[in-house]
Amino acid sequence: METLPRVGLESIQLRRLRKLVARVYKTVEPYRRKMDAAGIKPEDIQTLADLQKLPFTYKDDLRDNYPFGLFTVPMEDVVRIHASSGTTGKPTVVGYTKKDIDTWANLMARALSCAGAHKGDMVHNAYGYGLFTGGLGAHYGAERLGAAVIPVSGGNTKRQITIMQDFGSTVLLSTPSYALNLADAMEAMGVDPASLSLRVGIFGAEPWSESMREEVEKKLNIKAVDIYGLSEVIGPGVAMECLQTLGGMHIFEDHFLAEIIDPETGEVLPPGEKGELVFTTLTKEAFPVIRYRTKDISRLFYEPCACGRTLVRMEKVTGRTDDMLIIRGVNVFPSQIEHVLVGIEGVEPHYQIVVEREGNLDTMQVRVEVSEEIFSDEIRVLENLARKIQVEIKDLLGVTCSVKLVEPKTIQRSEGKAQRVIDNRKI
Ligand code: DLL
Repeated sequence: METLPRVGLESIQLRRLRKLVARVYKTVEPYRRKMDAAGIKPEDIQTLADLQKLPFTYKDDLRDNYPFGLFTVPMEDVVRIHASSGTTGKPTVVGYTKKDIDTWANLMARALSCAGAHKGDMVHNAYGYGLFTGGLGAHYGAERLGAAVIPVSGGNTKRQITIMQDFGSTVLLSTPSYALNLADAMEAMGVDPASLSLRVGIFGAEPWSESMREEVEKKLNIKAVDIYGLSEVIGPGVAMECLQTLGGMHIFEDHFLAEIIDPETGEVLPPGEKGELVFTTLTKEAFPVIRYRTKDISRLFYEPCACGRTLVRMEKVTGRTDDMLIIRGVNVFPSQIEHVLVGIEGVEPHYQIVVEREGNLDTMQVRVEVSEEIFSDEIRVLENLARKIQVEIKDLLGVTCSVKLVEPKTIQRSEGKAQRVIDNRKI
């Protein structure tokens, strides 16, 4: 499936798409209502391009049909439930049949294998177990691959490091921010990462920049590979970077159809253009989605990859349509600020962006940790550093911000996804 000529792949996709649309139309009232309103019948899907005729599905559709209203099978056929926490409102709930769990395990095994993991590996799974899809999703994939999985979940960081030492963990699975947290804890415990057996880290569930990749690779003495996924589509294992090129994530297109659209107009954009990712699941039974708006911003490119896979690649997610801050009219993504910070000596990649509104004016403060040596240095050194960060952010974004350098370990560490932005504006 991963190296099929594209014509072959596309004919499989079309067959699966037509079957899916017919099934969803028949079994899920909210989908049928939307399609009727748009004047589309399942028979209208004759080519892959006809996908564009179908209405989008939004997170709000999931919320409106909370918890199980968009499931396409009777509840007795559902064997697993997950949910994404979200920051506002009700969580979104997703379900899996036995076959869905099997599909997912295969996909995650394929993803792990893209990163060079194999039978014989000791997979240290620090993604959270529970309603979050990271822990169990990766767990089943590692087992399917034939590797040994250590289900440590997030937290208890010191114990994680002892386990790495004693069990000989070779593959680390975690959020990139937690990987940094682990690196700091190793340093504090006097553990040299080079003395561990870790070879590769598979990091995802939150955005992380190329500069963060370098930082994590250096600090943990491993290769760092990006994995993408979201609960509504299946969980981790929607797309994965290959170790050969580390140049974008291959989307497992035999199961997921990807589009990039203009988030404002909904129009499909040509390959290579930046926009919002939209996914249609082709094989899921319990909870398929049609044209699901992810709000993630990326780009698709079809150029052949040195690894031999013919699957389309998506660029690292650079932000979300909803975490884009508009500061005095300028669009700002946390990833751009991270890029600046990671490039500056003496600054740790632990940061938070605090946005306030004073009168009619937005203000942005970047709080960033500095290393122990710098923090105990003269005030002038600190002032110069703060100014340097301010200037570089201004150069890149055109926005003036204030910079507050804080003591090491004072910004709250994440055990899962990091909270980068605190927006105190009441808009
Ligand atoms: O985060 C699934 C996952 C678990 C992916 C473990 C990778 C590893 P949700 O909690 O539903 O699912 O959150 C999905 O997280 O829409 C993106 O905004 C973000 N996200 C996931 N992977 C990446 C990534 C899991 N590699 C949301 N880069 C998505 C950037 C990511 N953002």
